[in-house]
Parts: sequence; structure tokens; C-alpha cells
Amino acid sequence: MQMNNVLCEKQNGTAVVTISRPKALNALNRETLEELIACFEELERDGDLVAVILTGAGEKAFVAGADISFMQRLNALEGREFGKLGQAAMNAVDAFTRPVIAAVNGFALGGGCELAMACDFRIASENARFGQPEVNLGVIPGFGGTQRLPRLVGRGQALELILTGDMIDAEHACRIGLVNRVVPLERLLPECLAVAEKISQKSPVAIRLCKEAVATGLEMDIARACRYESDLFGVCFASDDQKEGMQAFLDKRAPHFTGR
Ligand code: DAK
Repeated sequence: MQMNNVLCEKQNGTAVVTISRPKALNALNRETLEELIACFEELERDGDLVAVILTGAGEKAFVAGADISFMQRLNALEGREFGKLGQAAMNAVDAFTRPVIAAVNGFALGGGCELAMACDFRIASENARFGQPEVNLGVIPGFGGTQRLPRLVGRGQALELILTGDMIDAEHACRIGLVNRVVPLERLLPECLAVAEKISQKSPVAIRLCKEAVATGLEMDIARACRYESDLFGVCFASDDQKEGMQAFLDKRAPHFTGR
């Protein structure tokens, strides 16, 4: 598929996916969401892929939200279709089987903040700004913001952001747990690539199952979630990776994982 607004570049086992509409601060219109879905579908078929880093083009914005000039023209039915498309894009990121790291390099507002939250975790540059300004536009967050934000930062912090529409800086986002850490802009991509590289040394089987255990378990009560964890723990013992990992420890050598 010819992509105009989403760039994908693979560096070793890591794909850097860049949303690129710099003139509109990388805002998400229909074409961009469709390309994002297609890009993640293609990456899902890449058996050698270890991790994905999702970022925005330029030095000003990660994603400044859904495209307001595009949305402003929609009727109710088109709005509903656009909402479904946005949700599908968030789900493609959220349900991706390999780790997805958001490299938040500037404004992450509305749908942009929601996209960052669909990733597994977020590392931000010092100039990053976060917010859910939808109440300024007469709508509510619609790409999962009312659900993912309280799960990440707690109900009180989430509701203050959602109800005021306020923007917060990267340090504030870090304090409330929305991002894991803050680095200078020029260190952002190297830092995310270093984390991806660290993950690439681990068992691919275990990495996938860790993601599944956390994502699925969070939707369950704690007792069922722990039983689910035991099941996945058991599944590890059907893998070559578990045999290699434990043997390597006993042999006092580094493991050579195959992901099988
Ligand atoms: N959409 C379209 N264009 C945008 C944009 C956006 N979200 N954000 C910025 N731009 C454009 C600006 O219009 C401007 O274009 P030109 O005038 O140069 O043609 C260019 O990017 C540069 O922006 P500014 O000139 O405004 O730059 P500043 O540095 O002065 O300000 C800013 C940066 C990020 C503070 C400001 O641009 C801003 O407030 N942008 C809007 C942020 C925002 O409100 N984002 C949330 C959008 S609402 C749905 C579910 C979910 C959603 C929708 C539907 N359904 C279920 C149906 C999601 C909604 C949202 O995300």
C-alpha cells in the first residue's frame, strides 16, 4: 500500500513508525488512520520484528489530535464511521503482539494522547505536552481516552485532565504515570531504540506472553487474572526459549533465544 502520511523504517529488529503530516501537526485524518492500520497489519506479519517505536514527524508534535478541519465537515453517520476507524487504529496498536513504545516528541493531544496511551508505554521528550482538549470542541474523548487515561493515572488525575481540557508538560505527565521518563528531544529516539534493543535480548515467547498476561489480566478480577497468569506460565514450558533460558543460567552463559 502506498503510504502518504505514515512512514515505516526498520532498524535491526525494530520498526520506527512515524506519523507524518507536519503541516497539520500530524493530526489524524481518515487517510492517516487507514495507513496506520495497514502499517500495523503488515508489521504483524513480520516474523523477525522485535518491537515498534511510534512517533511523530518534526520537532513540534507527536500527534495534535484527530484532524479538526476534517471532522468539522462530517455528518452523524460519517462521524460514526470515523469513530470506528479511530477505534480500529487504537486497537491495532493496543493488540499488537510485539511491544509498542510511544516516543512522544511534542504535542500529544486528544486522539494523539489516546494513540500514545494505546502503546505499551511512553517515553517523552522535554517539549512534550499532553491533554484531552475535546471538551473545548463540544465532544468527549472518543478514541479510548475516557477509558485508558483513568486506567493509567487513576480516576482523579484523569478526570481533572478530561474535564478541564488542560495541557500538561512532560514532567507533570511523568509524575502522574502517563509517561515513564522524560529525556532531551535529541535523546528520545536513541533512548527508545536502546529499550527496544534490551527487549530484543529476551525470550520472544516470554515477551509476547507477558504482554498478553498484562493486557488480558487487567480486564479480569484478580483471582481469575492470577489463574490466567498460571496458565500462560505453563505455556512457557512448551517453548524452546524456556529450556534454553534455564539451561543457559545453569551453564553460566548468555541464552540464545529462538522465539520458539
Ligand atoms: N487538526 C487539524 N489541524 C490541526 C490540528 C488538529 N487537531 N492541530 C493543529 N493543526 C494545524 C493548525 O490548524 C495549523 O494549521 P495552519 O493554520 O498552519 O494551516 C497548524 O496545524 C499549526 O498549528 P498552530 O498554528 O495552531 O500551532 P500553535 O503552535 O500555535 O499551537 C496547538 C499548537 C497544538 C496548541 C494547537 O494547534 C491546537 O490547539 N491544536 C488543536 C489541538 C486539539 O484540540 N486536539 C484535539 C482534537 S479533537 C471520535 C473520536 C475521537 C476524536 C474524534 C472523533 N469519534 C468517536 C467520532 C478525537 C478528537 C480529537 O482529537
